[in-house]
Amino acid sequence: MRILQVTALLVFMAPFVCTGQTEDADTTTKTATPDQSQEDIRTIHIYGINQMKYVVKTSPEAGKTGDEVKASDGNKYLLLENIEVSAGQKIRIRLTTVGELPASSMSHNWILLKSGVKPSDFASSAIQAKDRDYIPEGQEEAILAHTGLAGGGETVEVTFTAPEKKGSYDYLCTFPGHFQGGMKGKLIVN
Ligand SMILES: [Cu+2]
Repeated sequence: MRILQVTALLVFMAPFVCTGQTEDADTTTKTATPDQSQEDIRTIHIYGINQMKYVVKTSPEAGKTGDEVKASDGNKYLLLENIEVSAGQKIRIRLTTVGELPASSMSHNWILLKSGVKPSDFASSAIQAKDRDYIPEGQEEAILAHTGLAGGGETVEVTFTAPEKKGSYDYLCTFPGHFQGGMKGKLIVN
């Protein structure tokens, strides 16, 4: 929803931003420029489905996908097993929840943990944190990056810099039961 709002705002503001420009064709290009630089960040659009899995529409340029799975919207997706990034690379994870269930019964987030943090322990402590969008209190130190919660049809995102230290870092969804259901993966830093 937030993305839609921002896009709508940009479209709305475009005529005002253009004021003072002399040539129409030129202004079109100019208003597109800020958007363009935003999109230079490598963006990985993942989807959360009712089967409690992270999936993608097409294989990311670097990462591993598995079996095909049909989501509640009738579309086929690929199970996302891991995401590969370069050390120090700026990346954006955009997460859309597919489905029509109420947000209180089916929402997803994406939380990247520091190395050494056990995802099963983290998921267990998150169950108590309903009021905090399932981000466990006092565990900010364990998190490298995280999105908010996205209910059905909503999109959330987070932009962050990949760790400089090569290795694999766990990510998970902390909505109750989802980690246990398989909503997890590894961010591989090369
Ligand atoms: Cu989830």
